[in-house]
Amino acid sequence: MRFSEELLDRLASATRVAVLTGSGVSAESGIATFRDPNGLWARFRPEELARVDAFLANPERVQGWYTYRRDIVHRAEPNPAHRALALMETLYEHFTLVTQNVDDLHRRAGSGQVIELHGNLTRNFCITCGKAAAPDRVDAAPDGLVRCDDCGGLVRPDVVWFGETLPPDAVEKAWTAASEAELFLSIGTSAVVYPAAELPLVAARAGAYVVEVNIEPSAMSEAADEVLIGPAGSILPVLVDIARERMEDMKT
Ligand code: BV8
Ligand code: ZN
Repeated sequence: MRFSEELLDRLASATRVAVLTGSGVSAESGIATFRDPNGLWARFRPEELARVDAFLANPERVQGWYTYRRDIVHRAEPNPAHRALALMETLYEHFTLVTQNVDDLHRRAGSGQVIELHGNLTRNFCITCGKAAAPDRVDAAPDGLVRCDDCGGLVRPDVVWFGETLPPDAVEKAWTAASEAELFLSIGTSAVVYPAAELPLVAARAGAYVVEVNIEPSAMSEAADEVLIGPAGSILPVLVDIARERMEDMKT
């Protein structure tokens, strides 16, 4: 795969790097993405499940869907893409990893600071009193309906559903990092979900060199300075190796 001189230079000399990941970065861990034909949404439409009204209308079905997804996530392992990003964090003075994923795999791969725009399905809480639900409780409900052991309220995953606002502190950190980045990587996202899909545009407008890594073009490819077509699990380790080599060369 050929990389531009601009990318090679920025990999070696950038001090501020920001990354946005989507479900494509977890595809090689065996976790289906959202919009590919056999993706998570293929059998269900997002509006049916990832919405507050869908949850209130049929809490058992939505809780069951997240139990199913947590089981997949618990059995999955971080892949070379996650591990390359954990390594990348150690190479730059200011490195910010922003993810739309709720699968906890960046943290499990060793990334120190992960900004979770859409929450994390391994965390759950009671919608009535807000009490966090113990992880082992949420997947072992006898009658299928998981209720808070304090007040009996319904338990939901700590993820951002459609129509819900993103966590303000995560948004603040992500938008700041994108607007200050010299190099911005958009990895494994179709860039159709807003406001997360805004981030590469924020970076481009602020003068970052924007690089997309995806197995096919996405809605943000136009805004990218460079589009690297291929699996994140193959491309990211190469980018990290190049960065380290060129940083070494610059020292000698
Ligand atoms: C909000 C958590 C409003 C839950 C998720 C403006 C314009 C249009 C619509 C809107 C807008 N503003 C708001 C909306 C509505 C909505 C929205 O964007 N809808 C879309 C569908 C049109 N947005 C919202 O509702 C957001 N909330 O804005 O609130 C508001 C404002 C003020 C006050 C009150 C309210 C909330 C959005 C968050 C929804 N939650 N997830 C859960 O997961 O259960 S979204 C879900 O989609 C996931 O988080 C996922 O990460 C995200 C994005 O999908 P991708 O990650 O990109 O996955 P996808 O399958 O699409 O693509 C995978 C990509 O990987 C592909 O490109 C593929 O080619 C690539 N790939 C595959 N394999 C690989 C690979 N790449 C590299 N390597 C590989 N091996
Ligand atoms: Zn409660």
